[in-house]
Amino acid sequence: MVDAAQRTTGKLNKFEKFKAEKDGLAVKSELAEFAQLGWESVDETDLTHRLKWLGIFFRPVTPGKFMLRLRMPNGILSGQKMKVLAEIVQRYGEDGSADVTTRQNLQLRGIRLEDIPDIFERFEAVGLSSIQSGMDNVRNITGSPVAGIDADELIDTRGLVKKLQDMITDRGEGNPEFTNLPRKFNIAVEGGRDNAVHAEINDIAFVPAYREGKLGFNVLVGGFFSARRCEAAVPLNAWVEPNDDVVALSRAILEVYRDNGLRVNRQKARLMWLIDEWGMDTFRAEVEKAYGKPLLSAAAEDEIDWDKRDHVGVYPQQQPGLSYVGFHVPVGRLTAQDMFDFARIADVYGDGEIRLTVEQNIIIPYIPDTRLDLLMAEPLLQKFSTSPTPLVRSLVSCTGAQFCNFALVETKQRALAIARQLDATLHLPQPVRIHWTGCPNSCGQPQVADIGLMGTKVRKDGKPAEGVDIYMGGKVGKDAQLGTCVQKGVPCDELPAVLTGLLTEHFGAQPASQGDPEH
Ligand code: SRM
Ligand code: SF4
Repeated sequence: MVDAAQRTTGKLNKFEKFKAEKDGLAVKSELAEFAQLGWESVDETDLTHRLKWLGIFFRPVTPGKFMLRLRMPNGILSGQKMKVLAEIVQRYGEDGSADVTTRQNLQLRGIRLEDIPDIFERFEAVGLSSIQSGMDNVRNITGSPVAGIDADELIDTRGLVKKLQDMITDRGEGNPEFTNLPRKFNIAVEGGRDNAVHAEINDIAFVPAYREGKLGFNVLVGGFFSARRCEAAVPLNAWVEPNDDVVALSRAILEVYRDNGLRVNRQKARLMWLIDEWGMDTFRAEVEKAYGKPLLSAAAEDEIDWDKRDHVGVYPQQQPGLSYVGFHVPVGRLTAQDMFDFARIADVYGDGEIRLTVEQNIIIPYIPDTRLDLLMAEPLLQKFSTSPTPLVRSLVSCTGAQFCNFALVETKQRALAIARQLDATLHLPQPVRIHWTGCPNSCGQPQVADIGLMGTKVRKDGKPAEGVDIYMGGKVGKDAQLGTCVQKGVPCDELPAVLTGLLTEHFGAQPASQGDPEH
């Protein structure tokens, strides 16, 4: 076991020290004062760190224009909520925009600190929350984006994910029990057959499995990416029923992690490091103690037996006569007008609901089949296609240098430009998933991609230049596995040629001919 004294003595890292001095959530009661003072007068640690407990991110790249990260349990929001978010972003003109994130969530841009009290009032009025969405907290909890509408789903995860979020955030009020974890923490609850959530890269993942004829979840733990180390989640050897046991077991794991996780070296603080240090048997025994009843052993196999779907396009729902439509959102970026448009489409054609995917796309469900033709003729589809070209279709990109100070390269615009260029010059037999990430933190998940591109600095012709390390071999859906680095330091301006080579050699790409229907 880890020496408890090591965690509580003077060797704590600087984050642990400032958390011990003042909990992140404490800034909640100071927001009105901060708004009045202006961001320049806010204490540095409050400004750059503690505000993240409320989802408010100071951006050194654009000082004074904050990012606001929400929580979207299971990636679901109403058109009404989307409209409120659009109104908030709209008032910032050119500076205002939103991104769909790789955790099925939304982040708003251009936000001014003086507006936060008013924004939070608007949030409260419609049931939105940004609480505990950054720093050493449990991040947005993901679930299948077609939960409750997928004809082949096993478990509808919507209620469970909401209950989990309510427990972790005390129904959005902020829950001091879980605001001082050793590090960030990711939870996913998969109810479908295709592992839409990337279960393998979460600190806790629930995946559907039959045990003695009963449907429930096998539990995986410890998956994570960091600059230092990336690991796929491993079995806890536990199975739970799809009810409050999911919440109780998550609570037990969080308590064990909170009270025992390593807090000296921040690079070794994620859950997997504790599991390594203790060994799985000890970890499981400690979790069982916190759970308060015997853990059932895992089912022999899980039910993840499909290739992963991307949900782009039109698909029949489990409800007869209704379809869901998946719109491709290029690299997840939305303007205020786009957000109003999606809210309108959801209201006019669907039942007002909007869903987000970890591929940074949007689904509008509950479209009567009789209304599909009208919907498909909407001008919105010119920007947000339901049948994009193969490389653009599967493109994912993290924020990158435009707003993120960790970034070593610009990502989103470059990713899109290169994908469009290659789609115009190559014919691909099937989509190839290319993920861009601006630095080794891996927010864009290059390790789950067919081709992952991780920003790095290179030298070209004796001068510093932007480049990437290339990852390959990521496999998603059933038998998911992480890709690894296959080539280092490729200058970005050489990427079209290098990617053309990889796509030709490994993915059957051929030069596009004029008669090709895609061109
Ligand atoms: Fe991330 C830090 C953006 C998903 C691993 N991530 C950051 C920060 C907050 C850094 C910062 O303060 O600038 C980035 C904010 C930039 C900005 O202005 O947008 C940032 N991460 C993102 C998002 C927005 C990428 C995107 O474009 O979609 C994703 C937001 C998810 C959400 O809604 O909550 C995002 N980040 C991820 C993921 C993917 C996932 O969860 O599936 C990972 C890898 C998985 C994991 O965490 O195990 C990820 N982000 C990191 C890390 C490395 C964590 C570590 O243990 O070392 C950092 C740096 C850190 O925490 O110290 C980081
Ligand atoms: Fe920023 Fe790096 Fe995360 Fe991209 S991967 S959002 S550059 S921290």
